Amino acid sequence: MSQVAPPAVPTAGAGALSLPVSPTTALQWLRDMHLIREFEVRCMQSYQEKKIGGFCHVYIGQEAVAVGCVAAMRPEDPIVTAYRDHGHALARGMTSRACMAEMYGRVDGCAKGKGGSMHMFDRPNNLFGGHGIVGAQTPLGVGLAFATKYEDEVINGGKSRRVSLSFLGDGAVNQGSFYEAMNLSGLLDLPVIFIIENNGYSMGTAIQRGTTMSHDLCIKGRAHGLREATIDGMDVLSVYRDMKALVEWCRENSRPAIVDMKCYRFKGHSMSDPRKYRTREEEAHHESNDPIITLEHTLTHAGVLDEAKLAAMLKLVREEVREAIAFANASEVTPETELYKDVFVEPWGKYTGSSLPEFMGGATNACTFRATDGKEGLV
Ligand SMILES: Cc1ncc(C[n+]2csc(CCOP(=O)(O)OP(=O)(O)O)c2C)c(N)n1
Ligand SMILES: [Mg+2]
Repeated sequence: MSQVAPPAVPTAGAGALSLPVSPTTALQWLRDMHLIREFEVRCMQSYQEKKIGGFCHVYIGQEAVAVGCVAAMRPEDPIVTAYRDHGHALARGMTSRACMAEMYGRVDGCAKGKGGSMHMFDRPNNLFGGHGIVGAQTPLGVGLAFATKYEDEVINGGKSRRVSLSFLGDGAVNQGSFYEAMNLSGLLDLPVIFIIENNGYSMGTAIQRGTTMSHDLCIKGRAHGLREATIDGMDVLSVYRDMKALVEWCRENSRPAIVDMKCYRFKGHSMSDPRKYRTREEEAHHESNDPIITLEHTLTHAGVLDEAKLAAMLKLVREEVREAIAFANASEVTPETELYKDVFVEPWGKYTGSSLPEFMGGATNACTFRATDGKEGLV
């Protein structure tokens, strides 16, 4: 375990004009961000048409975070996130079809329609959910980092080579599990990065009303010796550049980090949120800093994007999402017989209705107990 916290990663200002990647890659990021935006807009419509049930939290405004972070990682690096997860799934490579079918509760969804909006899961692309309990995914991120490190170092006898990303909202920083997760990651030298998608709100509570030191969330990781970075989450080029440096540092040193990713959600918390807790002026102010428009300006300025190219890109994106909706509509509604499949692993045999697993004779519905007087009996 390292005893001294490493220095913070220097963070460059937003809006850098030089492209840190090839024009093709930057255009791909623009396309990915447009895809997420279009997907979310159509999800909102489908929700109003009652095609989508349950909870639904859209990612509009935060697209640069998922796209920039995923671009900074390797495909084999695991990701785990909270319930606002459609953007992460699409950025990670899940097809629009599988994602939309999941939203619609259909058998062709990524989780056979059993998870829905909050539980996007994609094993081949190393996306480990989509989790609805606020903060619950942060220990899972630590577990993923432990597992990859153990596999790389102990089982394969090499160097730890994968970095795990654990996304969380600013509302989740006050969960106890987050502190346990950070402590363990520091103690065990685990290569995990906690990315706080700091959109300023936890449902209807503004961050400064519910969180201490809300101007600098990295401070939450300082006690655990985490490396830290504050990043402009409204600029995909900044996200990529700063995350790339951080991810590679964590990979090289097998150490954890924390990121205060400053961003804003343009829509309500979920589909039923009248947004009375903030002003329309505040929203307009942030919407004028739209990450998609910012990238479009940068690419136009750099001479790699023009109106015709953008129109062609948007046409393809709209077609893709329209086709995904048609696919979801045509897919079978997940039948009731699927309800209990793939839900629990049953290493000890099927649940017998007793307090003992099957291999211990669970069906007898009896177990021994030790009474306070030391005698054993049966219940
Ligand atoms: C343990 C727990 N407590 C409360 C809730 C209810 N809840 C759902 S979302 C949410 C707000 C979380 O806000 P944040 O972490 O900032 O994420 P954001 O919605 O901004 O992406 C709350 C309190 C929950 N799902 N789990
Ligand atoms: Mg939030």
